[in-house]
Amino acid sequence: MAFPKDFLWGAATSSYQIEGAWNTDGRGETVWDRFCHTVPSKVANRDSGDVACDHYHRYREDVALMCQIGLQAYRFSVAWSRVLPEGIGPVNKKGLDFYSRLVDELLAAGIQPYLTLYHWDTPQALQDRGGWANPASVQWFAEYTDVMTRYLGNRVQNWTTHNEPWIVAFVGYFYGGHPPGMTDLTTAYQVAHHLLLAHGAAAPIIRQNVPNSRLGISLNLNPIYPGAPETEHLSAAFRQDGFLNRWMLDPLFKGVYPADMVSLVEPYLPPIDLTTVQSAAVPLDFLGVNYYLRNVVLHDDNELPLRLRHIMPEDAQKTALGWEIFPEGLTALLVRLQQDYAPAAMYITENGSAFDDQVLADGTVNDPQRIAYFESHLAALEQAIEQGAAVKGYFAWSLMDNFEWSHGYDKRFGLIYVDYTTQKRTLKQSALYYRDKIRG
Ligand code: IFM
Repeated sequence: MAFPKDFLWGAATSSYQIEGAWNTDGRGETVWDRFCHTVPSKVANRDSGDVACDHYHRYREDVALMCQIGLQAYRFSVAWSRVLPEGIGPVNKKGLDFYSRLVDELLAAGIQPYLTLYHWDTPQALQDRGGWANPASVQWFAEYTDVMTRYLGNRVQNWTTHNEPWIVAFVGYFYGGHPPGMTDLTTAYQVAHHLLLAHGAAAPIIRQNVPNSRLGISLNLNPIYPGAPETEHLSAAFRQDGFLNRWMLDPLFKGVYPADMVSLVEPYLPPIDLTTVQSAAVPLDFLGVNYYLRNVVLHDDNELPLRLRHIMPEDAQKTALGWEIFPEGLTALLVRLQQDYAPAAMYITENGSAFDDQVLADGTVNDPQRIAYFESHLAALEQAIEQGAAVKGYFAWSLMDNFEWSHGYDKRFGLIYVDYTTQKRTLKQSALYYRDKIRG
């Protein structure tokens, strides 16, 4: 493989999925704490992030493992309520200090921190006031951004506002699989709107408080394929693309919602001035692309509002989550993003696979399927770069096994195996593969 010499190799995690210490040192409750503790039927095995990988206490060991893999960058998120227990107002110094120690540890190890401000763990105190459905959430996020950038702006250059805002809006408020578990499409659109506005409001604060800042946002993006060649299925694929991809991309890069989708979902839209989304179109230093799978859809008049349904190709290879393994989709997606939106730079901020890993008698974890997944996706990424996609780095998801949201701890994505009883960490074979790839 011939990646550019300055290509950045990293791995990613998020706060709620690894930190644990859910009520330690003044951390405020998050929506995920509340969801796991009060609606356990929505999370496999009644799991929660209460302890997770105990990264809050073991971060030094974890940074040492990053060094063993040879990571050049580490993408992590900040638990908003560790820093501002009520979401706004008084700052919790102990929470800030944790991120300060983590950043210092990374810098001392020569690993660049890529900080995400919001990866789904909304402070519960703000959810009690409506969360992202409340227009005030834009200002709440701006206040939080100001606190974080003033404190870490002298040491962290790369700032991402949101991780996968589409998931927050639509899985949390329409499909109901994430907190707050709502199933109202209108509220989901309202939440998506406020997330976009919050991104736009945070951008000038980051630029002002962080010298030489680099600003990004990470989106979950799936290339969409028609399940059959007829025109109606091509149109269905275009609608799904509008629903999932363009609803976020067009505001961020063009300052408007896609007109075809606005007319299609018009009856479900909240009574807001959609043109205000123009404020989300701030210049980005990079677009974060989280890629796992493609969507294959067929036209279906019975499925409102999009009039389509998803299908799984018969010969599909799948991960333990039942997600189709489709590396070609990564090439197609990146080339399309470059052509349609021309981002200044892109990073693959997440890509990886869940498999049912086991520790063998000799203490090793052999995960050939994950190695094959990385190998094929890195080849697909290289092809995209050759075809002109400005991709500057790759973050494997995930550094270590962790709390996979509604799947609890059942699904393992890590390069590092975590025994949740003993908290023992073991580098999987895929971590050694990745180490060699980085060295190469
Ligand atoms: O674990 C998640 C992550 O938090 C967001 N992107 C997808 C990953 C795998 O489901």
